[in-house]
Amino acid sequence: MTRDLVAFTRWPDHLAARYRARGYWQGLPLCHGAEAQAKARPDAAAILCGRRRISYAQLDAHASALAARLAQAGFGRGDTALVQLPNKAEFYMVFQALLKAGIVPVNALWSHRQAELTAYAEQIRPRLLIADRTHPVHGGDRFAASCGGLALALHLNAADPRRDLAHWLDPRGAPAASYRPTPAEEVAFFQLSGGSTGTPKLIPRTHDDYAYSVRESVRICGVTGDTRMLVALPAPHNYLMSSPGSLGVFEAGGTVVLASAPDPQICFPLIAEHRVDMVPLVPSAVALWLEAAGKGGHDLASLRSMLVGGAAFAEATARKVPQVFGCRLIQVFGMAEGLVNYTRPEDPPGTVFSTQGRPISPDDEVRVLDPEGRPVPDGTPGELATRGPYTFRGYYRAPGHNLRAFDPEGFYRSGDVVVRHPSGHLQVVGRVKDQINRGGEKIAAEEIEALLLRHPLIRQAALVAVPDPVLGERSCAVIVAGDGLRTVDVRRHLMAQGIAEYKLPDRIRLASSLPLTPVGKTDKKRLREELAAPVPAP
Ligand code: J2J
Repeated sequence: MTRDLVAFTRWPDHLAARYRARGYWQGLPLCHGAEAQAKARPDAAAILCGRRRISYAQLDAHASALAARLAQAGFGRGDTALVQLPNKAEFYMVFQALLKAGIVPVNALWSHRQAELTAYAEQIRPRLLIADRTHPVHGGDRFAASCGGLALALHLNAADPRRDLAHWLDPRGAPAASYRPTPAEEVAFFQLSGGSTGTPKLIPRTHDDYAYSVRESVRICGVTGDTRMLVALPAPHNYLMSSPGSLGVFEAGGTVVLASAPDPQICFPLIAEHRVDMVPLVPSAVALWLEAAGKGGHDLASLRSMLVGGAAFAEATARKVPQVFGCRLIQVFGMAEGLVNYTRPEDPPGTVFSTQGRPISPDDEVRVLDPEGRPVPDGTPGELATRGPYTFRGYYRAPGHNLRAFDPEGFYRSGDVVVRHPSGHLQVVGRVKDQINRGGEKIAAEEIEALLLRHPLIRQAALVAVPDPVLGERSCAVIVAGDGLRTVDVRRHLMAQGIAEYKLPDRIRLASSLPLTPVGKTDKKRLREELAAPVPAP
């Protein structure tokens, strides 16, 4: 058993005491919201997924059945699970079940492949794998066999009935085994970091801290028992889980309407059919929605709030949201590491359109710092550093990286460049971390560069962002290589290592050298400028 799960970096006692005294941390497990609804309004719809309507009673019955079977099979506190499921009701049933049984999951994104899954598995050493046979990595058992210490693999669409997730979720014939969640101050699950390092990092999130961010998000965004939220972005992403996300909907007793992708052709009919009133989107999806809505022919009248976050959102586009969709815009600037900011209903329209909101909690401590780590005055750009009641205190098993990611007072250096207004509202104006934000999907440059350098002909590699009208940014790999390397070889090489498709470079440039800074590091700023410059006419 992975006993060191309890040994994650915690908040110092005096802060933990304050967060409890102020009622932020309530000592309740994350599965509590949906469980309470199963008692209070058992027949209300929790999830609409394709033709299926899953009530709160059913959600809880499925989750309890899986928790009991896992407990009977010897799983419980101290165990970890690697989960990779698509945007289907089973994702929520499984998450609730694992929380109930005190099994700590990593919920991988559907787009993740061998490389990401292996990195997660190496860090948490799962005893349990829950995946879908239709996913390219899980069609066979090679990946499961590569996870040392795995005791059980369950699958959606399984051929073997004993390993069939649907069977394990079936309330009929479930054993009367007992199980319980991990204590609320301990890790409930690991969230995924967008990352800026060579290996994808994991973020320990406790029941207490996560539940607080969810509860407050519900209040700020006005989620109620009548809310019907469309989840069209990846369900395990922190945004869709907690800002206010599915957990927010379950907390309030509303309904999650699932979609497989944020495309208007998929989402608009669902909005009309299910009278969806709230939708969280990334800016690149908003652009597609605006275009499609402009063509008319869709009934989007039920929409009341659109949340937009995850990547830079142009003010001109923000202004179109209420005009075109007739709904309220809520800007959200969040991170899987913790801090989440929202614009508020009482904010003047100019603030809603031009800022990314202000922090959830009065105890979110925000510092805006110059490159030497000194605070800058409001109105001046600087790096955002933060600590608070739901901002983590350290990546899992990454002591060296944590030394750089946190300052001595425990403030997390976000790598985002922001401007703070006197009202506390933040505007995201840039980034100092080595990351590409491709329509909200984060790519750690170092991770891809390390994979590129595994190719025998590649001597140097740099992955940088280039501006893109649709996604905001795309990636470009600039490569210095020996004779004979073609760009198709580079793509093949990366694909052979099994990385998520969104991480494949959109452009590949072969170069004879890379520009260097005075200290001899790759000068990415210069590379970005060169790549963004219009190609001179011949
Ligand atoms: C500019 N950049 C933004 C915004 C996030 C809610 C919403 C989003 C995320 C998320 C999340 C931005 N404008 N409005 O977890 O709970 C960039 C920043 C940030 C990084 C975090 C949530 N909103 N960003 O996007 O962990 O660079 O979380 O540090 O994926 O996205 O990425 P991630």
